[in-house]
Amino acid sequence: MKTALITGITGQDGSYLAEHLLALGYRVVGLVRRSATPSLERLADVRDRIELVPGDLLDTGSLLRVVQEHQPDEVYNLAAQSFVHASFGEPVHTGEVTALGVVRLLEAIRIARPEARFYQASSSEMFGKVRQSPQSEDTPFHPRSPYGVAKVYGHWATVNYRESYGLFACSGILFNHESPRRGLEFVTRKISDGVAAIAFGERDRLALGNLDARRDWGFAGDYVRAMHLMLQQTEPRDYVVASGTTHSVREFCQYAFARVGLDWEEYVTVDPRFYRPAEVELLHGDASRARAELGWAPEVGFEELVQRMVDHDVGRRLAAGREPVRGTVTA
Ligand code: F7E
Repeated sequence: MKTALITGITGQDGSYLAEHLLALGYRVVGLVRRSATPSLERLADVRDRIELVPGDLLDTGSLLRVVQEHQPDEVYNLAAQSFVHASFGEPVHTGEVTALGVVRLLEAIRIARPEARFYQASSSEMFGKVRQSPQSEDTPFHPRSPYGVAKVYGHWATVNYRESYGLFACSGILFNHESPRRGLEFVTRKISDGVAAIAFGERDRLALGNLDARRDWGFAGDYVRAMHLMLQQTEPRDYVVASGTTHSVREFCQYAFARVGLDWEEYVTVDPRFYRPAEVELLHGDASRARAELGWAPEVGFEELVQRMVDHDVGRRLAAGREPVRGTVTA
């Protein structure tokens, strides 16, 4: 039985990856930061089948101890300060966790378990002000936020440990990936939950920022499969993981409101508070390498993704006994 160590296990990707690896017969160990109120909701279905151990990407000793004690075969580094907007307000903290945290973990592996295979969650935010479209593994980086800058550092640290010490270290350059488990601060979930809140009369407006931004949105459950496949290859390499389609925030709104029979233009307002000091206007990924070498392909398309997210947020309210007051939701 293989052992996988996952940082960021309480997040969207961590929970989907834990489920996927358990189904494949892995022993799953998750690193969790100490907190008075740990948020384990996403792990509800697997909590009794995984081991949670305390540790922090800010604390090298804790990482070394965990790697030494559990001797993982595979390590997935999914932990980060991952909200781009917040990284402008907390650039140093973002760098400590999202950039230097990668090196702390790589050092722990190099010292205590150099044969472990390592996955780094790199991001399409590294492409930022894109130099070419669509973006592939060969596209130069031009990050546009402290988060993007930190991810570039983590990406090159991963490449560097592979080249310097021969670690089996891979970096997955994942484009935006969403699900009903997405945090409410990210635009897709903010919209799906906002649509449901409006349909149930909890509010009348949804305030958003830049509606013209375009993203390559996929389903997180599809993307964690690619993470695992990268670590099963004979040679470590970096891979773009993307749907290959791009849509604007405005289009996401159109589809999401249409799901409950409402016209988005009657409810969405633009609030400059949600603008970013520098924006990534367009992301569009080319996952040809992942398709050819990993045999990976996404199963959930854009429209189905939007529907699943809206249905989830509507479903939560119906399950709580609330009554819809607008649109076509039927109890
Ligand atoms: O923004 C625009 C916003 O916060 C998407 C993270 O997982 O994916 C994610 O980063 C777009 C941006 O995600 C609002 O300006 C408009 O252009 O959902 P987001 P993100 O910044 O693309 C990458 C791949 C990661 O690696 C990150 O960790 O939507 N937008 N109005 C808005 N965004 C938010 N959050 N809220 C708004 O009201």
